[in-house]
Amino acid sequence: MSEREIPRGLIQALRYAGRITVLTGSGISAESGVPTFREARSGLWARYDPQQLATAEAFERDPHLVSEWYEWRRRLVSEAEPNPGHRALAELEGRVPVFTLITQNVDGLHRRAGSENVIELHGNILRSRCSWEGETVEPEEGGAVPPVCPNCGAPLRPDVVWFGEMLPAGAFEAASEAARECEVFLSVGTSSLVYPAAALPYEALESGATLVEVNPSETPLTGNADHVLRGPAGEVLPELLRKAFSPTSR
Ligand code: BJW
Repeated sequence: MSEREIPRGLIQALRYAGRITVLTGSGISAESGVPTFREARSGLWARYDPQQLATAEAFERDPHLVSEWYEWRRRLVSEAEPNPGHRALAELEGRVPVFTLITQNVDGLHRRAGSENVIELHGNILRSRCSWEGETVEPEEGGAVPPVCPNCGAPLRPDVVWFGEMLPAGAFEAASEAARECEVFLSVGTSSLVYPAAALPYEALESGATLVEVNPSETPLTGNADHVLRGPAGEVLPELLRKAFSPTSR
């Protein structure tokens, strides 16, 4: 792996920051074998648009189809392991006085990597909840698709936030506060297209934070970032950590 150029100013900003906030998207889990949201359409799913499937309307219209899609993605998530990008962020948490990890991901891999102060904006795909009562419940193994609520018989849905739905109570407010109060904000592996999460880097910028984007591709955020690190998160983040915190790099 070739070393990429990481600006000295960024290394210093990370090393001496009292507060760092990170926003992640599905790109950070790509190297764990979990397809990014917009790419979760291989094989049987190639002819469906993820943006159309991740809605309450699609679930009402065809609960079987939407549940099968989530079942396929759950299987990929269950088989996945955190990668060096997830682990670098868990390590960063231990090096910074105040660290907040905001994730749009529903795969739970950050916590499995050891991150503790995690705000999950879009829920968790491994949990299910009753589509009528909203309670989180444990589905029966190998039952109907979609499984039904053991309490009221309604179809169970994944405990995630679909387009047009509100984020979990308090989650966006906590994320917004962490964005406004940090000195360095990293946006990692997200297309920066989905709101309100996509507004967070701009809140950080307005409050004077240094904004860093880590992504192999350009996004609508790129032109606003102080530093753009092009490449996969599983390579860029460990390198960033090594350069900012290893004793020999001082
Ligand atoms: C790598 C890599 C590697 C590859 N390393 N990187 C303006 C303001 C507010 C709201 C709106 C607005 N305009 C429109 C809205 C509504 C809507 C919205 O944003 N729509 C957009 C399409 C425009 N937002 C909502 O509906 C939200 N709710 C809301 O606003 O409530 C208030 C309200 C209610 C009613 C009416 C109106 C307003 C809810 C959004 C919920 C999003 N939920 C999903 C699905 C979760 C469950 C599931 O996974 O199935 O969350 S959608 C999907 O997008 C998922 C993701 O978390 C999220 C972000 O996607 P992400 O992670 O960025 O993935 P990709 O695939 O897009 O990008 C991957 C990136 O990784 C790429 O850039 C690659 O280059 C990169 N990459 N490999 C690093 N190795």
